[in-house]
Amino acid sequence: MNGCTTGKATAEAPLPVEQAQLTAPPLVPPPISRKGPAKVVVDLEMVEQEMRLSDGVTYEFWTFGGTVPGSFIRIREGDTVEFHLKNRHDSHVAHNIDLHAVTGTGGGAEATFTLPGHKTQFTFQALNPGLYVYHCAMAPVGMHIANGMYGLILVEPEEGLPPVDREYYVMQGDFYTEGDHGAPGLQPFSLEKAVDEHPTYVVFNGSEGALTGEGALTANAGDKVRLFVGNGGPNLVSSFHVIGEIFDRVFYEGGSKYQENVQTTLIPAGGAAMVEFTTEVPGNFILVDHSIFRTFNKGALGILSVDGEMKPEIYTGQQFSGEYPEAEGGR
Ligand SMILES: [Cu+2]
Repeated sequence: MNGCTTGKATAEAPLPVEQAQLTAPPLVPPPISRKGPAKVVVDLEMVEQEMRLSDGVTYEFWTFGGTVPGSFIRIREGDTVEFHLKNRHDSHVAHNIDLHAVTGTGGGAEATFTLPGHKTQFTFQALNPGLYVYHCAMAPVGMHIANGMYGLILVEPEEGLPPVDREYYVMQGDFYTEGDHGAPGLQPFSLEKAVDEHPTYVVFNGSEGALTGEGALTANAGDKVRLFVGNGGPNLVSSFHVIGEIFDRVFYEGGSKYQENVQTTLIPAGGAAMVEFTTEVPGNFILVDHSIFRTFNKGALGILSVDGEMKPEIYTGQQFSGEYPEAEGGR
């Protein structure tokens, strides 16, 4: 490390250097307008802190950037990424990072063993476009992930992604607490429940209700919306669905190909998907894991609130409710 601020694509042409703009969920950094590769510097700090898991319930989360999921990272295919990882001084344990976007040993994990109060650095070239999960891979790996150590890194294809009106960052995770769902106070991690794959909470964006009320996602009728959806696990596979919408396109598994006209898409633990749809009509559209007890009993529920004029030719709302004469029959 010599503190040099120019990268090198070839001997003749140094890459432009830029600092990655990171965002906290549900926000996503703006699309990349560059037409060529750059050296992108990513600074990410790992923070252990008590935060809300549900109403009256807190948890000692381990995080990338102070949020669950961690900061969203957006780069371009062909970029050279100089990754700086810090572990805050008040952390209790060492952490590292395995980015699924990395081609190299451990996805960076081996290069980033980082003690509290220390920082590490490595560099990788983003060879493959796609939407990738990153996570901590320190032993016990399952526990670090269960505590919230995951996030998404988007590697835009060279030609970029088609423009949309709204982009949001949503990531599912399952949590394992000593107390039952709703048991108040600071809840310790339950290794036994995690090993048995019996989550106490299944949530979007790190807490029950993170994407409801003030936290609801918003759009206007007619907007084209792209959701970057990840699943940190550590255990569950998500059957991701938005009630009252149909995904026009799903870039399944976060890859380069898309399926059209999808109702529910599977998002593996340690995987992701990009889903796109147009919000034709106003209303509250509910994001769920369609393994539906997780939604109504464990917390996996978010809201996309769409404003705009009703379009009765697409959806009328209720047109009638009342008794019908028994004599009318049914067929
Ligand atoms: Cu960790």
